[in-house]
Amino acid sequence: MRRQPDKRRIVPKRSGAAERPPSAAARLLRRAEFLTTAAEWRQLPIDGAPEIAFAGRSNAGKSSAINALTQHAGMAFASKTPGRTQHINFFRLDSGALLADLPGYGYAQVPAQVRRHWQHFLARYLAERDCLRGLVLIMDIRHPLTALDRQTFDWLLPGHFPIHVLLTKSDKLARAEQKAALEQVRSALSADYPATEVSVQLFSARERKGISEAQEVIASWLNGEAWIRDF
Ligand SMILES: Nc1nc2c(ncn2[C@@H]2O[C@H](COP(=O)(O)OP(=O)(O)OP(=O)(O)O)[C@@H](O)[C@H]2O)c(=O)[nH]1
Ligand SMILES: [Mg+2]
Repeated sequence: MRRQPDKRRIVPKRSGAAERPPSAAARLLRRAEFLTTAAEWRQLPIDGAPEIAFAGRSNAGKSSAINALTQHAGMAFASKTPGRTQHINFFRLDSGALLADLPGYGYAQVPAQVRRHWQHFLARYLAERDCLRGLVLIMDIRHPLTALDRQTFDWLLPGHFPIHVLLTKSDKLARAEQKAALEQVRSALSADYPATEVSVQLFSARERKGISEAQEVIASWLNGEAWIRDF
């Protein structure tokens, strides 16, 4: 009897992609789908499924990082217009876990009232969103640790959940400068926020660098938790 082809083995080929099978962490993130958008607290999905949030300065590269990590070009709408994303976009993984693309902070041309709204929202979200398992904080490697990045650390309750920093757009710097920036951010964070569980890595969505390292961290946060999809 002929075997039915196993659909799960059909993986789209990318030019230049290695022929290695995807890791368990990559498989966990690979089938993210857009779920919903929230502009206010009451529009957030029910607090329950494990959630990973992506935060950072406007234009830092949050959406591009989500696209790279989920291998889903265009899903998280990377834009050339900074500050365009003024709501939270939620994506759902096959396991039911959620990825939350938070609005970028610090974009000067967003009206002050809207900026204040999102600052309050982010502070509350980090303090009260019980299903948060970790925060991926995206920083442009050329401008790391801005005052607003630090404010995000200040809002965290120590020990509440871990933070993983992606120093993205690393393709914009020479190798030695990348290494120096990585060391500098690592030592500043461990000196200034000793009570927060924080890790830092180099990343480039453009050159697809650092993807599996970040996928492993997120997968470890989700720790095999599955969630009923249709709640
Ligand atoms: N060179 C380089 N450019 C990048 C990289 N990641 C993102 N970009 C560019 O940076 C710009 C902003 O990227 P987004 O992913 O839209 O950034 P964002 O943080 O989601 O922006 P907002 O949603 O507006 O806050 C776009 O023009 C991207 O093409 C990268 O790794 N390298
Ligand atoms: Mg965005």
